[in-house]
Amino acid sequence: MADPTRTAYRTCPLCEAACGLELTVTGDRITAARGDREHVFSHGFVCPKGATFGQLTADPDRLRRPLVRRAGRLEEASWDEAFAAVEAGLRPIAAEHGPDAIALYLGNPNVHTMAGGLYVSPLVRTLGSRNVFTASTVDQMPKHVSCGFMFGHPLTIPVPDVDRTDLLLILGANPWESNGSLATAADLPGRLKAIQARGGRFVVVDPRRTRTAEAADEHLFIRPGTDAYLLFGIVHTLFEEGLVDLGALAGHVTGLAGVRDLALDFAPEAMAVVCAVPADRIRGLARELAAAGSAAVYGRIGTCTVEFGTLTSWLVDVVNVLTGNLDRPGGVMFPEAAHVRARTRAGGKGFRTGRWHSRVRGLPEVRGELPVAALADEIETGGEGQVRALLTVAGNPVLSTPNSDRLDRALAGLGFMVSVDPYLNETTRHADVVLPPADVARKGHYDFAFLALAVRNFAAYSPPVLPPDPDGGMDECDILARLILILSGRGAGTDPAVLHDHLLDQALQRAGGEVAELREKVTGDHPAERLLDVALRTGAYGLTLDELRAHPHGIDLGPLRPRIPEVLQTPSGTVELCPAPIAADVERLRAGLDRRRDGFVLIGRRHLRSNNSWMHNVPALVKGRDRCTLQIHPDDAAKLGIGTGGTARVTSRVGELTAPVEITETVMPGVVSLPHGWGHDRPGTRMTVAAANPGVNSNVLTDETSVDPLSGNAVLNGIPVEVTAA
Ligand SMILES: Nc1nc2c(c(=O)[nH]1)N[C@H]1C(S)=C(S)[C@@H](COP(=O)(O)OP(=O)(O)OC[C@H]3O[C@@H](n4cnc5c(=O)[nH]c(N)nc54)[C@H](O)[C@@H]3O)O[C@H]1N2
Ligand SMILES: Nc1nc2c(c(=O)[nH]1)N[C@H]1C(S)=C(S)[C@@H](COP(=O)(O)OP(=O)(O)OC[C@H]3O[C@@H](n4cnc5c(=O)[nH]c(N)nc54)[C@H](O)[C@@H]3O)O[C@H]1N2
Ligand code: SF4
Ligand SMILES: [Mo]
Repeated sequence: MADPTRTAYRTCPLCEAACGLELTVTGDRITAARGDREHVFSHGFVCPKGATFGQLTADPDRLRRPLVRRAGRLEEASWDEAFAAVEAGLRPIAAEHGPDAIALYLGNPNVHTMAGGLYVSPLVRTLGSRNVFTASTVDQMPKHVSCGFMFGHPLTIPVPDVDRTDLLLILGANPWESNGSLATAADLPGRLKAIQARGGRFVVVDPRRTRTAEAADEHLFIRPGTDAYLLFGIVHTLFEEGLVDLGALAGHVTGLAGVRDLALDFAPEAMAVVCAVPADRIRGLARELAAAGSAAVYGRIGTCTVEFGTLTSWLVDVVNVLTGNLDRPGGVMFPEAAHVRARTRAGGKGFRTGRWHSRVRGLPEVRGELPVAALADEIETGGEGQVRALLTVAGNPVLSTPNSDRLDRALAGLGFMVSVDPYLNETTRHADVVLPPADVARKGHYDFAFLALAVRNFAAYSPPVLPPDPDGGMDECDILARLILILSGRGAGTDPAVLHDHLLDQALQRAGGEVAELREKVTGDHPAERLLDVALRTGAYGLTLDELRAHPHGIDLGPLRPRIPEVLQTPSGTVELCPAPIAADVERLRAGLDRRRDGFVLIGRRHLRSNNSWMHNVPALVKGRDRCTLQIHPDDAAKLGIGTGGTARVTSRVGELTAPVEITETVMPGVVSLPHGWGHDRPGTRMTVAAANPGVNSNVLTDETSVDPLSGNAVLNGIPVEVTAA
């Protein structure tokens, strides 16, 4: 008899770091997960979340069969019954009210599944609704917009070359807890320590002294929401002190004079008053970035989910350009992923937004979607174009999006709702049909999103670790294929193979060249594998699925290489440093200079053992002390008369909550911090562990009317609040 215990290798899908896991599989169960020491990118690194891979996949609360609402109650049903119910619910709404009456919300795990990478675009196209919303507008949309305008494509995002840089300036990111974002770098803390070990430095700008800040060479407190002022102060200094040096970029940059003129009003001495970073340090940072052999500025959540998100994201790369650090080793560089075609020529159509606007608030479309902060408006406001049905895929907007109590009520009033999700949680409890995908161990994995953001080029494919389980959820590509077939009018009973074949045909056609010849070569046991194989074969390195399968620890494709000018898709074929829509928004920033900044502001935070809203059901991750606390500075606590072990009431324009207080001088005076993704105390969910340790939902305080105008991104940091002892 064969040994029932075996080892399998698989990329961890739980965050952006893309670590290789070594899994011990006993029979049909994953009994251990550790770091894969031979992995070309992660070299054995694993975090506490990755280590619970087995428990997560075996969670007894995970849904294994669809749920259908009958007489008001969600009950288990067969897959055929569930898809028939979807068709019966959605088709009349589309027929009577048109495609915009059905909204779609796509959550974060879509960037961590192959179904998300391959089947979501066809789903969006088939739905044909203007009401598409995603977690991008509570996350990184400002970066897409700034890069779209500067480099011509919203996915052309430069990442810090952390393995070679001499100086890294980090704004609003905490990789010690998050493991990095928009910069795929397994063991980012280790890579940051390596900068110091080779004589370089890293500096952290954050309203909290985070673990990343503790490890840094320097930490600067900043008043939440004011990084654009700090960065403009740096830009001002670079021009004023003659430190601008484009290096090899000279000849590939336009708009330099425009930026210089805009920066005139933003002298460091005035900026210091607003952002609380001393003027001599603003000037010092400018000089140090200009003088370093190589340097990189990197910003994340704290620079995106703020009032001036797009301006801040733009200024990050303006500084990288002005110091000659864009596209050079040790600066910020453009990764080249194996599934993306090589580019040979600079120039393209460029980037635009606002092809349509949200019906109620008139917010512009960006990348084919509308701000999720506008979703409740679109559901609640009657009239032509009202959203009457919602499809969610891998999202929990009731905890993740601003003024979530309002959204919670709005979802309860929908005509029909479908959720593709393995959990019955705060959002999916509103659904009429819940379609649970098979667990991740039964899915193949390739990181379409994150290999294009990796700090070193590499490729890895993981085949499913466990075989399909007929009683363990449906393959997610099949679920999305069947939804697409329903929406396209082919009927709930249509074999998903029809759609899989259609997508393969399309991919082969797009590949160009001899279609029949390519079709002959394509391999793969699963539709997603075949689509990946086509992408790899036509991709920048001409790899194949078989080659990736033969390398379970990944294939290293080398350090990042300079890619300017070919990577640029702006109409001019240059880096457009001063895009008109962004320049126009500087007026808003200037107007903010005179604003009074007193009173408390709320910011968020992440914890290593937590993952947005959905991993609080894994016992190993939630044990120990309560992490959903309101952090407050000792001086503020004393003023308010709040002692250790006390609770505080926090009130914003839209909501109120009470939370246990954690008094700590790691947070700036005037700032309070509460993590997001908690608040698991609503009725009708099935997440036993999470419900036993619910925490409070910080997004009852964030304001859905407050968005960054260019990107539509919600403002989730720097929320004005009142704090009192409870
Ligand atoms: N205040 C505040 N709010 C925030 C943030 C913040 O910093 N502060 N951060 C924001 C950010 S960056 C993000 S990305 C969003 C996240 O916002 P969302 O994506 O809406 O929320 P998640 O908590 O990631 O929920 C993921 C959902 O996907 C389901 N899921 C997990 N795996 C799979 C799978 O393989 N397939 C399917 N179909 N479903 C799956 C889970 O059960 C869960 O319901 O939250 C945002 N909200
Ligand atoms: N353990 C864990 N890992 C995760 C996640 C998770 O929930 N848990 N979520 C994943 C997701 S979806 C994402 S998008 C990434 C996010 O990755 P990161 O951006 O690295 O994550 P955060 O920990 O939210 O870090 C944001 C930091 O910005 C600071 N900040 C808040 N406001 C401001 C401001 O105005 N200016 C400045 N300079 N700083 C500010 C906060 O104090 C915080 O330390 O993490 C991913 N990884
Ligand atoms: S850092 Fe991210 S990818 Fe790596 S093991 Fe942890 S959760 Fe998984
Ligand atoms: Mo995110």
